[in-house]
Amino acid sequence: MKEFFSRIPTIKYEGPKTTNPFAFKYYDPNRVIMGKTMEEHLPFAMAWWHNLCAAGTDMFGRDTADKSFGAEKGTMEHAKAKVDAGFEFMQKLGIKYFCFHDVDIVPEADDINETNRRLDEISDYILEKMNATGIKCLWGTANMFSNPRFMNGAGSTNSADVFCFAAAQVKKALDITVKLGGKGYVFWGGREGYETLLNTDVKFEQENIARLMHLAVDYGRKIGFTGDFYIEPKPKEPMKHQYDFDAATAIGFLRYYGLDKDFKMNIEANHATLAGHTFQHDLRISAINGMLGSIDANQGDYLLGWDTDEFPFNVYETTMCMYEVLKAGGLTGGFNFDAKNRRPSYTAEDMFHAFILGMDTFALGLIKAAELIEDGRIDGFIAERYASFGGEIGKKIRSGETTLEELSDYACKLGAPELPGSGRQEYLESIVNNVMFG
Ligand code: XUL
Ligand code: CO
Repeated sequence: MKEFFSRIPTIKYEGPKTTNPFAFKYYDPNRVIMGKTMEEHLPFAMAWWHNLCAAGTDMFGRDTADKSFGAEKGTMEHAKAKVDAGFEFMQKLGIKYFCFHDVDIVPEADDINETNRRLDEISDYILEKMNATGIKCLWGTANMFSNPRFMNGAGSTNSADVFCFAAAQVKKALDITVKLGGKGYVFWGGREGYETLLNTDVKFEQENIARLMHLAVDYGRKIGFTGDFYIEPKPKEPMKHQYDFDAATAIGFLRYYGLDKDFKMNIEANHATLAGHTFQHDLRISAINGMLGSIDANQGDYLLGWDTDEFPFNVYETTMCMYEVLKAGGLTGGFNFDAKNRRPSYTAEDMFHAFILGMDTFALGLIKAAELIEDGRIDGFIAERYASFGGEIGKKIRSGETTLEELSDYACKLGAPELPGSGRQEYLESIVNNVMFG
C-alpha cells in the first residue's frame, strides 16, 4: 500500500513542554477528565470535503494545494486514492470518525444512475477500510447546493423535478450512511433560502423542506437508520437569507412541522457567529431544548462577514463550548472539523498542523471547562443569583400556583422592590481568566 504522508510520523501526545510540531501538547486520549477519557469526550471527525477535496481555490484564484494523491482528478482512481490517503491521515492522528457528502467521495456523473453506481463501488471500498482500521462514520449528507440544478434550493426549489432529484440524492446518501453505520445524517440547508422575497413563496418553500425531511425520516427508519437526523443552522451564504438561520429558528421549524423527535442540531461555530451569536449561545439554546446533537468544530474571523471555516485556535471559545457540552452531558454526535487550511498553508505538513491545532485547542477547552465546573464559583454565583425564586412568592411563581392578582397585591404591599443583585460580569470574567491561566 502506497504511503501518502511518508514524511509525517504518527502523532503522539508529548505534553505542553514539547516543541515537536508533530506531537499533541494537550490532547492526551487516555487522560481521564470528569470520569471519561479525553477520547470519549472528544469524538473527533475529519470532514472529507475540506481535507481531501478542497485545494485552495477561491473566488480570486485556483488551487494552491495538490490533492491529487497521485491520481487523475475526476476519476474513480482518484476517489479511491482519497480513501487511502484519508484513512492513513486519520490513523496517523488517531481520528476515529469521518463525515462526507455524496459528491465528496465520488466524482458526480451527468446521469444520477451512474453517480449511484459509483457510490456503491466507493462505499464498498470505504467499508473495507473501516473494518480494517476501526474508523467509523460520524455522519453523511447529500450535497444539494453545488449542482446548478439546485440554484433555487433543494427542498425549497420552485421545480418539482428538481425536488425529485433532491429526494433521489437524499435516498442514496441515506443508503450509504446506513451501509457505513453512520451515527447521524445531516441537512445543511445549502441553498434553502432566498435572494429576494419578490420571487419567493416562503410558506410554500418551508412546507416543502419539511416534506423532504419527513420523507427522509420515513425512509431512513424503514431501512434501519436508528441515529439522529441533524439540521445544521446557518443564517446566510450562499443565499442572502437561509431558513435555518440559527438554532432557535431551526428548533421552532422542527417543532412546528413535527420533526423534533427525529432531529437534533449540528452546531457549527462559524455559523453561529455569522448569525450574530456566540458559538456558546447556539450550543446553549440547543442544549436547553434537548437538541444538542453534534458540532462542526471550526472558528470564524470576527473581522470578516463570511464563513472562513478556520481551524479552532481560540481557547476561550472552545472552553465555553466544552463548558456547554459537559453541562449537557456530552454529545450524541461528535466534533467534526469542518475547517480548512488557509490558502497559503498548502503542504501535507500543514494538513497535520491544522488538525493538531484543532485537537489541542479542544483538549485545552475540555481541561479548562472541567476546571471551571469543578471550581464551582460560577455555578455557585448563578444559584445565588436566582435565589429569590426559592422564597415563598418565588416558589409560587415557579410552580404556577399563583395569579396575576396575587402577585400584584404582593408588589403593592412592598411599595418598591430592592434592586436585583449585581450581575458581577467582570468578577465572573476574572474567574474565567483565573482558571484559564492559574
Ligand atoms: C457549509 C457547511 C457544510 C455542512 C455540510 O457552511 O458547514 O459543509 O457542514 O453540508
Ligand atoms: Co458545517
